[in-house]
Amino acid sequence: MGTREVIGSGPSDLGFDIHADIDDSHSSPAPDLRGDPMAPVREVAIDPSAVLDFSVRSDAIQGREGNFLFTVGSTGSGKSTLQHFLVYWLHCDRTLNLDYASTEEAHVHDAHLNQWIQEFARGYLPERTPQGTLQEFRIGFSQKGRPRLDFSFVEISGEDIRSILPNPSDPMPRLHAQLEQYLRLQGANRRFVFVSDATANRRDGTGRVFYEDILFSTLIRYLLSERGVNLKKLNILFVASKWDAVKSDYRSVQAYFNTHFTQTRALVDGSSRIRASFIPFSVGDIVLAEEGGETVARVRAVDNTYIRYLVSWVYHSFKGTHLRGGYPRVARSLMGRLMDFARLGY
Ligand SMILES: Nc1nc2c(ncn2[C@@H]2O[C@H](COP(=O)(O)OP(=O)(O)OP(=O)(O)O)[C@@H](O)[C@H]2O)c(=O)[nH]1
Ligand SMILES: [Mg+2]
Repeated sequence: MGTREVIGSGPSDLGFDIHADIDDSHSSPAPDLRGDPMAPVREVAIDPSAVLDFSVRSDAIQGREGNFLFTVGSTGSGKSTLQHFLVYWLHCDRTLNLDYASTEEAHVHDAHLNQWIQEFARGYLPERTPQGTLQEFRIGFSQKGRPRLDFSFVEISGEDIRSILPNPSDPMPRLHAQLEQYLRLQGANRRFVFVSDATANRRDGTGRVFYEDILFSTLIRYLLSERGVNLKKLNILFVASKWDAVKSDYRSVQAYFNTHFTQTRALVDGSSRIRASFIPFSVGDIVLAEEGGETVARVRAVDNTYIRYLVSWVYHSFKGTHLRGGYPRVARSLMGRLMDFARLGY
């Protein structure tokens, strides 16, 4: 039986209150952009030509060790937004010390991350990730009295992930070749964030019912099977993104995943090799703005609740200890504890 966790206070299966028990007293000032979409930030010179040319070479992946965070999900599910928000948040929280840890092409790597922070601060969401390219970023952060966490994460398009699904026109389903290389690294410590687009599962005829469930369960089977990547354990954070748009439709994030991810849940509940946590996620208040004849989504106000769940999970899952301040503790759900109780026969 798999281990299930929720972040914050339980008992999640009975209704998960995402706002419960968050102690804001030690946290950074919320980077609230409300009424000030062009919040001033430190300007950093960026050379656009350099920024364009930054993708991983296969020989640079060989033999790599360390912590790796893989954010996967379908196209447009919110993977890049989540990663940009994460970097932005780590920069904005003055209780955290953020460092970039790139070795090769450091200036281009760092320029990217600086640009993410600055764009996000202005309310701009990332562009869609181009298919075929994979970028790796290396960062580290620490908090007073807490050990530093160093980890790498990759930016990859949903197209290069959903190619794992069987397709009548392509007899060989496969992931992006370099993603596959990262996943198979011997010395890597892997964590996964599976991003579900909570606006894409509607049952009113506008949603792609069970599409993400099929994608996630196919990916999990591939990661665990001997014919696939053959990982011994999987530590996964399931994220229901764009929660701002659907939160009144569900009793809890558990109810969301139970409804739309029947096979993924069956895999998680049936395997002792999978450890899973579930959180809702949103960047905050999104508005559609007309810019240069185009409609673009902009963040009007950042929500500082969900991002703390994400940071807490990332830190705790790699370091096994909690951050202080406004970061919620990663708690076992009541259901998970009861399942252990039944399984272990206490
Ligand atoms: N309402 C709402 N919309 C969001 C949120 N996060 C992302 N979006 C919308 O979803 C779009 C796609 O997000 P991305 O982060 O680019 O998605 P992605 O998974 O990286 O997509 P690919 O790179 O194409 O695979 C954004 O441009 C926003 O319009 C959120 O928290 N709330
Ligand atoms: Mg993307």
